[in-house]
Amino acid sequence: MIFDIEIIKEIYKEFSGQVDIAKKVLGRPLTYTEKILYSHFGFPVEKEYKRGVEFAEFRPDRVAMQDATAQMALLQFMSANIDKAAVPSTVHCDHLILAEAGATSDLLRAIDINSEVYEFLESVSRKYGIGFWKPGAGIIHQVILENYAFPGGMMIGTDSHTPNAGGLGMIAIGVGGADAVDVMAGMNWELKFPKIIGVKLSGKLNGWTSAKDVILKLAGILTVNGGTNSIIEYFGDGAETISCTGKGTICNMGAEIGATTSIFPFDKKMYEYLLATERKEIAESANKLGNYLKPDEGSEKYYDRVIEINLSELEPHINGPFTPDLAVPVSKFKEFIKEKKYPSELKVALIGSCTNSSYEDMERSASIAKQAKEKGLKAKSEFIITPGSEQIRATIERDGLLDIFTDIGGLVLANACGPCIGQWKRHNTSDGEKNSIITSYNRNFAKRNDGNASTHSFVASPEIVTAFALAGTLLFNPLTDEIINENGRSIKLDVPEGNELPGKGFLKGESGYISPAEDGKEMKVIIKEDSSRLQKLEPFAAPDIEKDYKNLRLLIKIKGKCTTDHISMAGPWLKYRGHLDNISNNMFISAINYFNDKMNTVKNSLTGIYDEVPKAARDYKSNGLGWIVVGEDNYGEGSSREHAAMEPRHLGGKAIIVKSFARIHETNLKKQGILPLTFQNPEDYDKIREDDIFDMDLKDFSPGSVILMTLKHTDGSTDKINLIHSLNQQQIKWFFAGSALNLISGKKRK
Ligand code: MIC
Ligand code: SF4
Repeated sequence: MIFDIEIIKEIYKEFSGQVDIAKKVLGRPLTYTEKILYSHFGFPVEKEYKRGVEFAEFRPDRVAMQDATAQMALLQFMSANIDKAAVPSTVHCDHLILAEAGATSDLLRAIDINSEVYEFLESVSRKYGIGFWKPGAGIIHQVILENYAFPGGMMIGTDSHTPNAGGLGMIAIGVGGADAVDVMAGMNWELKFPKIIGVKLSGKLNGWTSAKDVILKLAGILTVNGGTNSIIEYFGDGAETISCTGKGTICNMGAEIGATTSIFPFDKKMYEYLLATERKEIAESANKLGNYLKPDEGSEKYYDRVIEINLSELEPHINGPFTPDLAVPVSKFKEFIKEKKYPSELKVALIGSCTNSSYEDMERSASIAKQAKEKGLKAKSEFIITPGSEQIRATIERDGLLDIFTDIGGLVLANACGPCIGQWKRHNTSDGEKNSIITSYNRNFAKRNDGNASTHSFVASPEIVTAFALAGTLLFNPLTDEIINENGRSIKLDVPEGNELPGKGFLKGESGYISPAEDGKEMKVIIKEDSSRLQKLEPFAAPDIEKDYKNLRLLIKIKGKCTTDHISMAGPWLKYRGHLDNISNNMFISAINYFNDKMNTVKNSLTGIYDEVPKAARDYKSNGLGWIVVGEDNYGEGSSREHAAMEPRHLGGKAIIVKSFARIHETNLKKQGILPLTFQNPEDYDKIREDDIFDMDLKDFSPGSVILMTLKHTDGSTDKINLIHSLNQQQIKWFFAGSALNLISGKKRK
C-alpha cells in the first residue's frame, strides 16, 4: 500500500503547471528549492519574494509529529475546535523509550510506563484522522523516509530533524506544535522566504568517507548558525553518486547548522529507493516530471552563496565535543584530543538513530565488525546499536548483520531515539565523571545523551564509530593505525563496504501502524484523570501592555550557549511533555547564570536569596511580576520543542532578549505570546545587571518598530537601550490575542 497515493497524484498533476507559472512570474531559471516553494504557495504567485526578508504563506502537503512534541501539538489542536486534520498527518512513538537492557525488555517497560501517553496519542490520532505509529515501529524520520516522503512535496514536522526527507527530494521543515496546528486546521503556514545556499558536490565518496562526512565538514564551514533562514540545496555531479539514505543523513543534520531545511534534486538514487520501498507509482510519476524536479540550467547564479565540496578528496571527520560544528578531520583527531586534554579512553560507541541507520550504514558498519570477529577482536568500548525503524531492524536481522554486531559485544536497542535524547540508563560512569563517548547521531550538546555535563560526546559516521568501538580509545586513526587483538596480534582494518539497498529487498517486520477512524466525531480522547503527565491547556491571557511590561525582573542572564536543551531539558523530563505545569519545573535548569557561572542558581530579587530558576519564576508570578530572560547568540538552537517557549510563558515571562535567535524557537516564542527581542547593539548585553528592574515601551509596537527598554539600576542610575523585533502584522495579532492559538480558537481572553 502506498499511503495517500491519490493526494500525491493530484499534487503531481498540478506540479508542472505551478512551476511554469512561477518561472514566468520570476522570469528566470529556478532553483529546485524555488520550484517546490512557489508551487506550494497559499495564494497565486504574483511576484518574486525577497529572500530572508519577506514572509510568505505556504500550503504544506503533510504533517509529521513525534510523541514528545505531538502531545502538546495535539492538546493545542483539541482547543482549536476542528473536526479533522485537513492534511495527511502522522504521529510516531519514538522518543519515550528508555534504553537500558536491550530492545525487547526496554520496549515492554516503555509501553507500561508510558501507557497513558500512548493511549492519549492513539485516541486523539484516531479521532482526528491522524495515522498512528506505535512504539517500536521506528524513529519518525526513518518511517517518513520509508513511507511518506516524495520528491517535489512539502511537509512540516514537529521535530527539528524533519529535513531528513530532503534526501528524497522533499522540502521538509521542522516547526513547533502550534505551526502544525495551523496546517492541520487547513490554514496557510507562514515562513520567512528563505535564502538558498547552494552546495556543489563533485567527485565520489570513497574508502572510509561517507555521506555523514559531507555534513560534518559543512558544519565546520557554516557553524551552528550559518544556515539560519536558509535552505541548503545540494547540486552537481557528486550529488548523484550519493545514496538516497545518505542524502537523508546529510539533510537530517542540516538542522545542526540552523538551516530551515536541506534538499537534493530528484535523481536515479531516489528512484531506486522508491522502488525498494514499494512505491513504484511515485517513482514513475516523479520520473515523468523530469527536469521539474531538478534545478533549471543556469539557476546556479541565483543561489545566495555557493560552497564547493569535492567528495573524492573529503576526509572522514569527527565533530565535537559539546557542539556539532567543531569539525576535526580524522588525521588530526589524535593531536586534537591530546592538545585539549580530553579524556582519551572511549567509554561507549553508539551507532544508528534517525540520522544514520540506513541499510547502507548498517552494512558498512557490520563489515568492520565482521573483520573484527574474523581477526579475534571484540569491542573494547561498550557498543550500542539503534536501528531507525522496524523495517531496518527486521532486514538487518534477516541478513545476519545484527548477529555480527552482537558477536563483537554489541547491544541492540529498540527502534527509537534512546540515548540520542537522554533516554539512556548508563551503567559505566557516575554523574560528574569526565568521560568520552562517540555516536553516529547528530547532536552532542552537554548533558544531552546521559545527563552528565562532563560527558564529552563526539559525532562521526557509523563506520568510524564502529572502528573506534574496537580501538577503545580516541587516540586512534582507523585509516592508518592498528589495534591489538585478543592474542596480542596487531590488526589493521580494511575499508568498510556495503550495499545501498538490501539485495533481498526490505523486510517489513512487525507492522506498527494504526489507521485513523473513518469518522472520529463521536470518538473520545482518553486523558487519565489527575494525570501528572497530561494536562488540558488553558488559553494564555491577552497582554495588558500598559501594566504587564513595567517593573519587570531579570530571571536569568544566560552566559554562552543556550540551546533548547538548556531551556527545557529532555531525558528524564520527557515524561512531562504533555503537562505544562509539571514540565515547567525544568525551565532553564541547565543554563549558566552569567553572574555566578552556576546552573539553576539565580538571585530572587524579591528575597535577595539565590534560588532555583523555576522557583524564582513562580515566586515573581505569584507576586504579579513579569520577568525577562537575557541571552547571547543563536539562542534556542536545537530542538523544535515548543515547551521551551510555553514554559516561560506559563511562568510569567514577558520577553526573551538576546543577541540572536535560532529560527524555530523564535517562531515558537511568537506563537505562544512571548516577545522575542534582539539587542540593536549587541554590547548592551553587558549593561544588564543582576538586580535591574525593566520598563518596556510597547505603545508604538508595529512591524519594524524599535522598542525602548529602560534599565533601572539599584544605585538609582538608569540606562536606555533599543530592542528590535521581527514580528509582522499577523504575528503582532498573535501577541495581542495572547497566543496564535487564541486567534484560531476565538477564545480571546482579557
Ligand atoms: C531532538 O533531537 O532534539 C529532538 C528530541 O528530536 C527534538 C524534539 C523534541 O525535543 O521533542 C527536535 O529535534 O526537535
Ligand atoms: Fe530522535 Fe535523536 Fe533523531 Fe531527535 S535526533 S528524532 S532524538 S533520534
